[in-house]
This record gives sequence, structure tokens and C-alpha cells, in this order.
Amino acid sequence: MLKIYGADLSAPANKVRMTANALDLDYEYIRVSLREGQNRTEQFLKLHPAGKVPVIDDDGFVLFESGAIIKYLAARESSPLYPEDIEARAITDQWLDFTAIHVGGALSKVLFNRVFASFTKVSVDERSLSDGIKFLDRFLPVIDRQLSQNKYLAGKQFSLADIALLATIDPAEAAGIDLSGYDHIVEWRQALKKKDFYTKCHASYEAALKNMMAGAK
Ligand SMILES: N[C@@H](CCC(=O)N[C@@H](CS)C(=O)NCC(=O)O)C(=O)O
Repeated sequence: MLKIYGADLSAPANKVRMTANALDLDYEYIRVSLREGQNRTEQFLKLHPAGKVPVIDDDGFVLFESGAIIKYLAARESSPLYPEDIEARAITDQWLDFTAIHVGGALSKVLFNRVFASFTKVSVDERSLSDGIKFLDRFLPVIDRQLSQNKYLAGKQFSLADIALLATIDPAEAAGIDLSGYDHIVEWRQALKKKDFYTKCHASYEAALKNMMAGAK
């Protein structure tokens, strides 16, 4: 059976779980405690040489990097989530990359400095924090504009790009990022957060964060 190694507060890992849910796949979810260093064990480093989640083990086929994993899973299922038409696929890839590199890159700077730095007793990097905020102010309007003109991120069809964006911006509130001015993102997100593929992953990122904080005390 497909195994997904992840962590409840890892947006890339949740992207993989949400994709597996959307594809209706049976899988075993294996929680890797990053806090306890389970990602740095000799055994885990055989799966991911840099000790990161997510990783999948699909009956012996081991793969890391969430973008590669979700494309593999959707292609394995010949799913329209990752269209076969080369132009539609390229547009899906375009938004997947934009989301991972620009939106995800900026949001993780804010999340790390506002939430995880104190949690892991690392000092806040003010420059990185302000860069993250500045980049989000630049990139979120691009997403909002795209969603003002299209029902879904890559166009008319729900795709991997939507799942990736949903998982990527999941920590926004926890990171103190106010999305309320982005009307189209808000509307698109509200609709998708009601879907099974999301609720089977977690009720909300904030609830998962609260659980972790409570458990860590
Ligand atoms: N680009 C990677 C990012 C993976 C990543 O950075 N995962 C984090 C959790 S969100 C991790 O495992 N961190 C543990 C560490 O770096 O030690 C992906 O999309 O899969």
C-alpha cells in the first residue's frame, strides 16, 4: 500500500495527503516527528537524503518533493487533476511552480519567524520576515486576479494547482497573514475547504497547530 510520510503541520506534506484524498487513494499516513528528530534517523535518511517530509513509498518506489509526488500520483491515476493535454498541463505546472516558489517561499518566511522560531528557540530574522511580507504583498494579488477571471487557479478545471495553493496558504492565519482583502482567494478557499479531500486531512491548520502546541507543553 502507498505510504505517505508527513507531519501534520507541513504544508508540502498536507499537499500530498490532500492530493491522495482527491484521487481517492488508499494510503497509510506515517507521522514523522520533526521535533523529535525522526527525520534525521539513519532509516529515514535512506528515504530522503536531506531528511525532509513529505516522502512516499509506493510499493517500493520511493519519491520525495511534494510537487514531484503529486504529479506522479495524478499521472499514475490518469487523473484530470493533471491534464494530459500538453498546454493544459503546462499551465497547471506554471501555477504549481508559482505557488511553490513565490507564494510558498514567502509564506514560509513569515510562518517560520512568527510561529516556529519561538517554538524552536531560534531567533527571529527580521529581514527574512519583512521580505516574506513584502513578497506576499506582491504575489497574492497575482493569484487573486487569476481567480477573479477563472473559477480555478489553472482555468476552468479543478487541478493539482488548486490543491497545492490550498495547502500552501493553509497556515496564513496562524502566520498572522490577513487574506480578507483578497476576495477571490477567500471565496475560492471557502468552497474548497468544505470538500472531503481537505477535511479528511484536517479540520483546519489552526486546529492542528493548537493540538501540537498543547501536546508540546
Ligand atoms: N520542497 C520540499 C519542502 C519540504 C520541507 O521543507 N519540509 C519540511 C517540513 S514543511 C521539513 O521536512 N523540514 C525538516 C527539516 O528540514 O529538517 C517539498 O515540497 O516537499
